[in-house]
Amino acid sequence: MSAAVDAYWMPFTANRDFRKKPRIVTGAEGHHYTTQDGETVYDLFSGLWTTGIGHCHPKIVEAVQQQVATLDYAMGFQASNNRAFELAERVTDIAPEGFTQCFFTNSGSESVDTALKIALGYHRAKGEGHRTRLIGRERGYHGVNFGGMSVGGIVPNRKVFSANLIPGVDHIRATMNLEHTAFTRGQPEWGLHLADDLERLAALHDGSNIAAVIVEPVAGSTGILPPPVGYLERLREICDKHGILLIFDEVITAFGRLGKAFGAEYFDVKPDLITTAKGLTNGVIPMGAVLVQEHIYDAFMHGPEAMIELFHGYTYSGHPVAAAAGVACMDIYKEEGIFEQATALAQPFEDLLHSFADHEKVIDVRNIGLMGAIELAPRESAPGARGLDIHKRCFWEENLIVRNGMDTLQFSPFLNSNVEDWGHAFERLRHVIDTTD
Ligand code: PXG
Repeated sequence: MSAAVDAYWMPFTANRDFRKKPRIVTGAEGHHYTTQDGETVYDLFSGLWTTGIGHCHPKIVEAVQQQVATLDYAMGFQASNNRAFELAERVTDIAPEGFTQCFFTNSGSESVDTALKIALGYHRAKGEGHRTRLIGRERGYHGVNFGGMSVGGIVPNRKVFSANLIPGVDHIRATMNLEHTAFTRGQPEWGLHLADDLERLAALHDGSNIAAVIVEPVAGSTGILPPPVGYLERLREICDKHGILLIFDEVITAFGRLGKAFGAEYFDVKPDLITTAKGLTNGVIPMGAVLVQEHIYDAFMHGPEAMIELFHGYTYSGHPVAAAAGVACMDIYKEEGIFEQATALAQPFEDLLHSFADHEKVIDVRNIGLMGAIELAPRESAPGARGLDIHKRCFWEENLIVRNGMDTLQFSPFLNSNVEDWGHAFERLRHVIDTTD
């Protein structure tokens, strides 16, 4: 039975096009979805970067079922629930040294806006209220709330809201240039100099006016841009020199996507704040978290003890059912060696992706960890059309989820994928690319 599709205004979707022939999922298990037509679909995107462990893991299902029947909600301000504390401890346990504090949100967008507010509050608490400027990066994606949209650099997301973006924001340049970086496996050698954009902005505004810089360690949504060799280290150096906080937006890169708990660990560069969501609960219940270094938390802990230190939080911060899902995830990550599995899969994944490098329609292949992209040449005067056609044909004809951002096909496979499944999936994808204009 197909449901009516007229009442739901879908996010980031071509709604009119979708309604002509809806693609509706009704079930999931492991690495597959079931559609409303009863088809089984293999997913090369792990949900939306969310579901690295796979769907309906019995341990997460049980944890959620038990929690919802035990404590379904508890007020989160001036009191809280046992699960939130448990998850905060579990997450900080696997975070880089010094990250002792965890602030819960409900999404990546909320994590980003929370981190920006913590950065501003930190400087003010230290008597440096003049540090108000925020720096993002072109092509960066930091969610869709006003803070994240403003530091973000995805043009269509900003265009309509241009006049209302928050003031005092600058951007450093993105790190991709096909002339220099095309078909790189892992981190490109080219592009380190682009980190010096931050030095230029510090010179322009005076570094003492800048509060924070936020970057994704690997830019995800814009089409997977691994950082140039030495680039993140250089950003860290410049931040240290000027007293600027460095925020890593790890909504995608945390929890195993690069084979480590955090991108900060993978790249061995320590930011001051880390934003997360997605893999925190395997996408099962919406939840995000901002991880905060102790010295930042400590800066807030002054003044009368009975006074709220940070006037910020959400009704559902630390929601017990979400937190229970998160705790189950942390168990699974460890017990099933999920990050180690992801590490072992990175090479076969790279090889499969780069087997498309000599295809006539392909202009770039890039990858790091279990993040990868195949960029196709756009059709003349129809940018994005080829990518969308391939996405749809994969879904309808090959029972395969391949996400496209314009003409870039993006891959975020399960962290515990089966290489044979990939072999079949990429064969089918090749057929679709071959036979799509
Ligand atoms: N920061 C980063 C780095 C993200 O990737 C967000 C913030 C926002 O998270 P929420 O939970 O508010 O959506 C994201 C989300 C894609 C895709 O296809 C990427 C995201 C979301 C949906 C699709 O690349 N990233």
